[in-house]
Amino acid sequence: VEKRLGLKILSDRVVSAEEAAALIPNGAVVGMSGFTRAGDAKVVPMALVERAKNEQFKIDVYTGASLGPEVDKYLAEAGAIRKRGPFIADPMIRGQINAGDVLYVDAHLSHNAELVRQGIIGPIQYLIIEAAAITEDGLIIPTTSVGNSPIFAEYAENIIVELNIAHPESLIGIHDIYVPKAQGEREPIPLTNATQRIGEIGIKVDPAKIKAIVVSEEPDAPSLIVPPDEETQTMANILLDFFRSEIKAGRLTNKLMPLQSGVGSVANAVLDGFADSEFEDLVVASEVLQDAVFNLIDAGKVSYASATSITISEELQKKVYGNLEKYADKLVLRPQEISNHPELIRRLGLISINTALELDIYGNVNSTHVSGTKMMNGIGGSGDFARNARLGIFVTKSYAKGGAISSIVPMVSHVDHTEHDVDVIVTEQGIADLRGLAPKERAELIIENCAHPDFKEQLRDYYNRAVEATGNSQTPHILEEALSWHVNLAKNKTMKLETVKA
Ligand code: 0RQ
Repeated sequence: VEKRLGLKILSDRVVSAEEAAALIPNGAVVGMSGFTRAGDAKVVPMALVERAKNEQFKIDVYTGASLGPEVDKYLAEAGAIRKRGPFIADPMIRGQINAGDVLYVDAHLSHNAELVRQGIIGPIQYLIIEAAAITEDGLIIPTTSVGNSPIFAEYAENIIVELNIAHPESLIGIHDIYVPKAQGEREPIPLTNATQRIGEIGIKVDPAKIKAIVVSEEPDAPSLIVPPDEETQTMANILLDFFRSEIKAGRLTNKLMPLQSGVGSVANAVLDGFADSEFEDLVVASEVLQDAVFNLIDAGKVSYASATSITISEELQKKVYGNLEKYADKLVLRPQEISNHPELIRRLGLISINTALELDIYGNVNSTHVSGTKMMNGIGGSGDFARNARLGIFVTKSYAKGGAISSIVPMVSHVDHTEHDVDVIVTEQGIADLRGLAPKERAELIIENCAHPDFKEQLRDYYNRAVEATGNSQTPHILEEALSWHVNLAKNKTMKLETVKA
């Protein structure tokens, strides 16, 4: 602890988790560090869980993205979360959101910082932030994620630091903290290459705001990656072939362009596919670094990776955090406002790969709401990237729930990414390159190349009748029928038409 607490005047603020938790008033708006189960505070939230069991205690919790079980499972289970944003993934809080017990603001991850600046999120009474160290000059060194911590630290009235000495000291120097000025006096973000550093190694705070320091040794909850299966493998191969055809067309080189890939098993599998490919000297400019990225660094395929968090499996945690020095010169963690910034995504020309729950025949994508109503996880950074990327790619299997659901439907039941933001769609059936195509051209391609064989005829039938009914209009739909596949699913547990007729 001595070594990790450089600013000695703070030594008298070291307290127990219970004492720190007692500082937070009931009803407070609380910012927390953490992004996709990485770098989140753990022992203070668990002390809050105990508090909530014994007294009326409910807070609003804003973070970088999804947190580990301490908050999104146990604190939620204790009934202590009134409102949550901007991203979740734990089944406990998901259930509470869908039961109407927790209010959830699902938002673009790059937008949160601006909302804090404008006071729309806030006033933030407390920030609880996990740190690897506090330097002599008072910089808070984050751990395995940066997320929204810099903007929370700037605006929070009070700060509780969870000093986690189980994280390796070699995390110091991994981060690049750059916080844009307020709008109106803002300058261009001086980053023209994903490998540049433009900020400081830690978060500058007024030491007077640090009200408590709690020592922790809790590791991050490991990621729950499902290994690639035959179908995700196929999707990876389809995507690699697409990149090859882009190289032939002179639009890409063998280095491609900086790659972003979302969270989840499909996104991880797709990146894994690069391991045995001819592509090299790849740069990753993403928000989350999953297992695949480290395997690609080891394989010499990825030369540099920039993100806002590292979310890896238990096995990889041992390997990466036991040897962080080996990766240090190939790695940077930035605030999510920077990793996901539209200005930079557009400037750097990213290839972005995110996941759809369902998409429609014109290319609108739903990434968040099951049957338009039930929240899955949230939009996360997928919208930040898809709209601004050079190539916005969406991947999904063509079916779900053992084949009862078609991921391609006449009209999506909720829109996260409009047809204007979606360049390429990949399923295990094939690829649809939608760039430069009109809606009816897109529909033909999506149905032909991407739909599951069980649903192809049904989609063609809908589309043909819609063309007929609308007099071949711009975007043909039969409104009475457009959502009938979801209605059928709710009534008969399948989108297959035979069941409707029967
Ligand atoms: O549920 O396991 O209960 O059967 O959705 O689906 O196929 O395992 O895929 O793990 O990659 O998750 C979109 C949810 C995909 C995720 C989503 C059911 C399916 C299964 C998971 P079961 P898979 P993945 C990064 C950027 C947010 C947007 C994004 C996600 C479960 O990737 O949340 O990429 N993305 N953001 O059965 C009903 C359908 C379904 C369906 C799949 N059409 N209807 N259920 N499922 N399709 C995130 C951040 O920025 C932090």
